[in-house]
Formats: sequence, C-alpha cells, structure tokens
Amino acid sequence: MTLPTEFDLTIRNGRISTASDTYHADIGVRDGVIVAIGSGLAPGKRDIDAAGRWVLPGGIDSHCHVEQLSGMGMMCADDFYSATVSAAFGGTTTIIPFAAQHRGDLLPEVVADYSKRAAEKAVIDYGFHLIVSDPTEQALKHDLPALIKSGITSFKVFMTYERMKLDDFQLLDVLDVADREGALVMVHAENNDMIRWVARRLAERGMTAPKYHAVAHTPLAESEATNRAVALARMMDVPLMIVHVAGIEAVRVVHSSQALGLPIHAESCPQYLFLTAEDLDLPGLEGAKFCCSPPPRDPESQAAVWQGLLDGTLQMFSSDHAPYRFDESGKLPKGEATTFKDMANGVPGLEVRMPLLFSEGVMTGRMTIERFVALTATNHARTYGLHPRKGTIAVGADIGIWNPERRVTISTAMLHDNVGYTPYEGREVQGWPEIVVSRGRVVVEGGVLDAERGSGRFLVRGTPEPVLRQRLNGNPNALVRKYFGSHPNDE
Ligand code: DUC
Ligand code: ZN
Ligand code: ZN
Repeated sequence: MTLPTEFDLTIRNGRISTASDTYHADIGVRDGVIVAIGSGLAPGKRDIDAAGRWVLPGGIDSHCHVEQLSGMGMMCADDFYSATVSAAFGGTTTIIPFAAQHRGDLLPEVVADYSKRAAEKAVIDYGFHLIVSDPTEQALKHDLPALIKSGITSFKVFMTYERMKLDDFQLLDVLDVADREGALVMVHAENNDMIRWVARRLAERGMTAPKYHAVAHTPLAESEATNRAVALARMMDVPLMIVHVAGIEAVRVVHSSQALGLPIHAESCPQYLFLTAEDLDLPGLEGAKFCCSPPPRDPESQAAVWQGLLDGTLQMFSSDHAPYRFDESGKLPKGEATTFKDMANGVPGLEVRMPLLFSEGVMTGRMTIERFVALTATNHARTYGLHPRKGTIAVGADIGIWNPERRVTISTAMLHDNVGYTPYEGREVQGWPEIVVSRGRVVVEGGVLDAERGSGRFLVRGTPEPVLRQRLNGNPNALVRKYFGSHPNDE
C-alpha cells in the first residue's frame, strides 16, 4: 500500500489516545480527513510538533442549548457563533444542541429556523436534537419520521415544565415513533407535580430565595420520574437516554435498570460533579447563577455521579450549557423581586466541560485518559449516529492537542461565551487544549480563533449504533410489543 506523502497538516510526536488505546504516532491530514497514522510521516504544509502533548479526538457536546427560547420564554445568551467559538476554545469540535418545538409550532418550521441560524454562524460542526412538546398526529405520523430520515435521529422530551411536559400517554407515543423509525428518545426526568406542590408551599411561606429551587426540585422528583421513564421504555421495549442525571437515587435507578439488561443510557454534567445545592445559598440573588434543573445536590450524589461515570452506568459527560445572563434577560426577569420560580434554569459550561473533567478526573489519576475520551467524545458519537466520522481518531480530523502541564485559573474574562459569569470562577485546572482542529482546519491556536463564521457544517446523523438497538431477550414487560409489533421484523 502506498501512503500519501502530501499532507495539508501533520501532527507529529504526539501521544494519541482514543477510547480504547494510547500510543505515540504521527497523524497526516489531507482534504479534511485523516489519511495516515504512522511514524516518521513527512511534514505537511502545516506541521505541528506535539511532543509532550496529548492528542485526543475533538470533544462532542451532545447536550447544550444555543439560541433557544426556553419553556419559560427566556432566550439563551449564546447564539450559534459565540457558543461554537466557546466550545472550540474548550476542545469541543462538535455540538448537538436542540431545535425546540413550542406548543403550536410545526416541527419542520422549527428545524428550518434553527438550521438557517446555525448555518450562518457556527464555526464548528453541529447536529440537532429535536425537543418535542406538541406530539400531534401530524408530528407523530409525518413530521418526526421525515425529520429522522433527514438526519435528526434523537429527540428530547420533558416530564416537567408546564409548557413543555408530555404526559405518560404522549411519552409512549413518542417512544413508539422512535422505535419505528430508529431514533433515540432523551428524557428530562423530574416529576412535575412533586416540584409544583413543594414550590407553591415554599412561595406561600415567603421562601423565595434561589436556594429553595433545590428544595422544590427534590431528588425524589428526579428518581421517581427516572423510574417511570424506564418503565415506559420497558413497556415499549425501546432504548432510552436519561439526560442530566444529578442525584444518587437516580443513578441507582439507572444502574439497576442496566443490571436487568435494559438499554437505559444516561448522561451527567459538570454541575453535578463540581457544584452542590449549597452553591445556591448565597446572599441576595447571587445563588441564581447556580440554578439549573435538576439542581446540583450533595457530596453523596457527587460521589455517585463520579462512580457512575467511572463504572459505565453513565456513558456521557455533556455540559447542558444553558446560558443565561445574570440580568433581566435570564436569571433575574423581575429584578430584585425575582423568586426561585422565575429564574431561568441552567448554567454555562461548554468551554470548561472538558478541562474540568481532564483536570479532576485524569490528572488526579481517578480516571484513565481512554475513559475521558469515551465520556467526552466517543460515546456521544456512537449514541447519536456520528461514529466514526466524529469522536475518535480514525477518519474525521477533529482533534484537540492538550498540554497536560498547563495550569489555568478559570475566569469569566478568559471564556468566550456571552454569559458574563461562570459558576467555576477561580477554580484552577491542570491541562488545557492548546490547539484545536476541526475537519483538518486549525481553528484555535495560541488563544486565537481562526475560523470563519458559518464554516461549521450540519451533520446528517445516522441511527444509533446497534448496542442501543439491542432488543430485550424475553422481557416479560414487553408483551405489548407482541400485539403491536412495530419493528419491521415483527410484522
Ligand atoms: N433542562 C435542561 O436540559 N437544560 C436546562 C434546563 C432544563 O431544565
Ligand atoms: Zn432538561
Ligand atoms: Zn439541557
């Protein structure tokens, strides 16, 4: 076999890690793809010496909110430009944000709108998940199947938020479509009535400070809804993705479902490793900066999330970047009179997601570099139909070149999002992605961006990989399927 000798880019002498291996080699890139991995490759037109550096797949953040109107009517602070720039500076080269349907919206119009805005502004590649809040006949029978075929192969549903939530009947309908069409359902699992009941009583008693958000969003609301979502998926015999797992009991529900052999996948986020409910308990409204749903919990839950990430119960580490400014546009819609019920829910994290886990997971020796790669890139690519174009060092040339020695103190001033604060202000991390490559283009180097607005591409995603499509063997609760066989093979 003759190896190509003319490369646009070579990355030489680096220590390459994927989700399965670590080795020293050179990488040769041509026309935006990796065409050679070997030793002693000829220098490319652009030649990077990565000696002493770790060469990792570009990260994939499969849960982030960009230029999205929330269920409470708040617009995100980041548009597709600032979000993708911020992601790139943190080592992430692919994002999968949401195209969010609000009740009454037609799904194809929602997607057309997000697609236009992203195409004009994104600097790295992106896909979309749908948010389905109005599963009409039209949506279930025509629009969802058509959009899945067009490469949007996952959608999120909510069990809470008055204006977004689906009831169990609707959840079953959506799971059914996902099953028929080969898509994956992601669920925000919190029991709406439990939260509402507590929140109303807190408010009646004048308990309106940000810290009461974490009281209202009791861990039981999360674990109950997680358990119910699993039961619904089990009845339909379909895989499920539980997003932003926060509490120890929810981790246990996921773990025990997997022990039964169920294809229940789960994700967690930096806020559940590095923040607790105490962070919401600050003078005045300052705690609003740490308000997200589910809320950060306690050290015991932090430990359970760490354990879940290490033992495979949780397969993905996403930011759930939900950027809102600390002003009337987001966190403080009623100014000083804002209560915990009014504040926009969500914390920023696109840029620091990978550095935080690299530092606290890999550099402390708690986590292998291979596991880090799986959690921040490869498992996202597999689960959401992007592997191996993205998420590994094989074909697509999305790469982060990390300096494992570099110490960085996180501050708002150094970040590239448009939020104006970071929950991780003042935290020191070790390890930083100094050079970031997207489709063979060096987009970040020396703290400088070199990427055109609109140069990111929409990714038509495939169906989730077979592991997620695995059928349950002899699942006694899947008898429903016997009578309503929706799988092509069953009919
Ligand atoms: N759910 C999310 O996934 N992100 C932000 C807020 C929320 O409720
Ligand atoms: Zn959510
Ligand atoms: Zn989210």
